[in-house]
Amino acid sequence: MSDNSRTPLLDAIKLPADLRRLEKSRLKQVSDELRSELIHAVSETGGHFGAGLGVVELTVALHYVFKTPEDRVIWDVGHQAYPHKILTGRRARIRTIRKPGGLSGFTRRSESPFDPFGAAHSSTSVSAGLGMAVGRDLLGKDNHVIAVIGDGAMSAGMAYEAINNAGALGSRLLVVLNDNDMSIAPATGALNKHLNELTVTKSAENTLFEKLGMRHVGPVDGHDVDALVKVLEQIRDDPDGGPVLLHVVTRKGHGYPPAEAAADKGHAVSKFDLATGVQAKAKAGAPTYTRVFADSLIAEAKADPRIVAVTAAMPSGTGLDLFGKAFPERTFDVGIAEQHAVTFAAGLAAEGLKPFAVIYSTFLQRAYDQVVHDVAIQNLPVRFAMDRAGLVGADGATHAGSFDLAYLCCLPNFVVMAAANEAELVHMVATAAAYDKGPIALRYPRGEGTGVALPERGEVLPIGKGRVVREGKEVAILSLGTRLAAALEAADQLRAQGISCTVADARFAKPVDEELVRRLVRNHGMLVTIEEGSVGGFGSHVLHFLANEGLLRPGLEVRTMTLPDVFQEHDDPARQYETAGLAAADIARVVAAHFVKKASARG
Ligand SMILES: Cc1ncc(C[n+]2csc(CCOP(=O)(O)OP(=O)(O)O)c2C)c(N)n1
Repeated sequence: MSDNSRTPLLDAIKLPADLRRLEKSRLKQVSDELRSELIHAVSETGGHFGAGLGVVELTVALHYVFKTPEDRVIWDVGHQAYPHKILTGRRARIRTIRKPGGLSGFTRRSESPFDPFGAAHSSTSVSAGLGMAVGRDLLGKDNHVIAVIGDGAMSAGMAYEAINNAGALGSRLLVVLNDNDMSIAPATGALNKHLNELTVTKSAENTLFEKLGMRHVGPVDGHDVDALVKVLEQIRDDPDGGPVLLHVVTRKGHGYPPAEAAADKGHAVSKFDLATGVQAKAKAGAPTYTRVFADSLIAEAKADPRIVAVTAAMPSGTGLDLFGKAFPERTFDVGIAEQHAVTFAAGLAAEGLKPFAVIYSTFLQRAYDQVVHDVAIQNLPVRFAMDRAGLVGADGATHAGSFDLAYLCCLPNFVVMAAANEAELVHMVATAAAYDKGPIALRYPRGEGTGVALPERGEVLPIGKGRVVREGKEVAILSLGTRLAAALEAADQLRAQGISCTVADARFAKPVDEELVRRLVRNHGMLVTIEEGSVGGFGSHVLHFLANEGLLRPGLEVRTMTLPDVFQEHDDPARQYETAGLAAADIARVVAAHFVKKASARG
C-alpha cells in the first residue's frame, strides 16, 4: 500500500504472527487502525458493527498474547468477529462479508483455521471451549483455549451448564466475559445487575463464577490494550492453570460516535455514510411481516387482557418492542433463553393466560424439548409466532428457518399455520389468539409483505381449512406460506403453455385439510405441494395422507417441492429460493416436465 496509507501498521499484518512481532508499544496504534478499517469496511457492506467496534482492543490483545491458531479463540455468536477476520488473513475479503460468495457474517470452521468453532446462535462458546480443553488434555497437548462471550450471551442457560461443568473438571480454560451491558437491546435480568455491581465495586471475590469453581479476574478496561495484554499474559503464564473467568468491560459501538449514540449501539447496520453515520434507507415498500405481526398482536391484546408476549432477547427483531410500548406489563424479555421462554410461556398458559412466544424459527430449535415436553404433551395453549421462517438471506444457513414445519408438524396436539401474505398473517394472529384448545404455531418470513390490503381486525380462521385461490383443471398446486405468489406466477406461465392450474393456499400445515387434498387429487391429474421448509414438513404429511388413504391412484402425479437437503449459503433471499429450486419457473418446469413425459408416452 502507499506510504500515506490510512493503516500503515495494519497493512503489514497479514496474519497474527506478524502482529506478534511488533513491540507492545505499537498495539494501541494497531487497534486504532483496525477500528478505522472496520468502520470503513462496514460503511460499504453493512452488517454487524457495534459488537465488533467494542472488541477491537480485545481482538488485538488476544492474538498478540496467544499463539493463534494453535491456541483456540472462540467468539460466541461470532457477530463481533469482523476485527478478528481482518487480523487473520481475511482483510482482503472483508468487503465481501455477507455478500453472495463472500465471507460469512459469523465464524466458520471451513473459512479459516483461525475460526476453531462455527457459531451464529449464541452461548455455545464455553461448552465448545471446554470440549476443546478436555480434548487437548486427553491428547497430551498444551495449547490454550479461550472463549469470548458477551454479557447478553451469558444470559443463556447453556453458558451456565458449561461453567458448571468447567468448574468441576478443572481443565485449563479462559472464559473472557465481554461485558458491554448490552444484548441487541439493553441487557436484562438479575445476572446483569450482578455484573454491574462487580464493575462498580471492581470486585472479583465472592462472585457467582468463583463459587462455581472458576478463578475470577477483573474487571479490566477492555479499551486499554496494554492493560488487556498484561492481564492476559498473567493468565497465560499462570502455572496453576484451571478455569479462569476474565471480566472485561467494554462499550458497544466504541470509537464511532454515531454507533455509540444509537439506541442499539450500532448492533447491525446497513451501509452508511462515513462522516455522519447515516445509514442507507431501504426503499419504503409494503410493511414487513414483523410489523404486521406486531400491529395485529397489539389489536388482539387490546381486546383480550389475557394476551401476553414473550421474547428471548429479540424485542426489535420480533416487533415486541412495539407491543412492549403498548403493554409494558404484559411483555417479557427473558434474555437469550429460548428454552426458558417456552417453558415460562407454558407456565403462563397453565394459569389461563394467552402467551405468545415470539421466537425466530431458527432460535426455536434450541427449545425443542420444551416445546414437546412442557407444551405439547400437556396440551397447553402456547401460541408460537415464528418470525424469519424460510430462507433469510445474508445471515445464511445458521439463521435459516428451514425446519420448523418438520419439527412441529410431527407433534401431537399441535396446530401449525403459515401465512401466505401479510393479510393472512393478521387472520392467523387472530386465530391463534382465539384458539385455546392446545398449542398453535404460525410462521411468516423475513422482510416485506406483498402489499395486499390489510384487514382492520383479523378473522378467526376455521382450523385445518385451506382455500382455493384460483380454479383450474389439470394441475393442482397446493402452496403453504409465501410461495403462494410463486405458485400463482407459475400458473400464469403454465397457462401460456396451455396447462390449466388450480392454485390453493393450505393455510394449515397441521392438521392437513384432508377434504381439500382429496378434492384436489380427485379433480386433477397432478398435485404439486410447495413450502418454504425442509423435507419432512407439509408435503411429507400430505403424501403420507395420500398413501395411507389409498389415494395414490395410477396416473396421479404427485410432487413435493421443499428446500433441498443442503445448508444453503448466504445470498439474496430471492436468489436463495432460485438456488433452492422453489421459484415460479421451477414450479412451472416441474409441471411442464410431467406433461412432456405424458405427451412422449402417448406419442
Ligand atoms: C440462540 C440465539 N438467540 C438469539 C440470538 C440473536 N442475537 C444475536 S447477537 C445477540 C446479542 C448478544 O449480546 P452479547 O452477547 O452481549 O454481545 P454484544 O452484541 O453485546 O457484543 C442476540 C440476542 C442468537 N444469535 N442466538
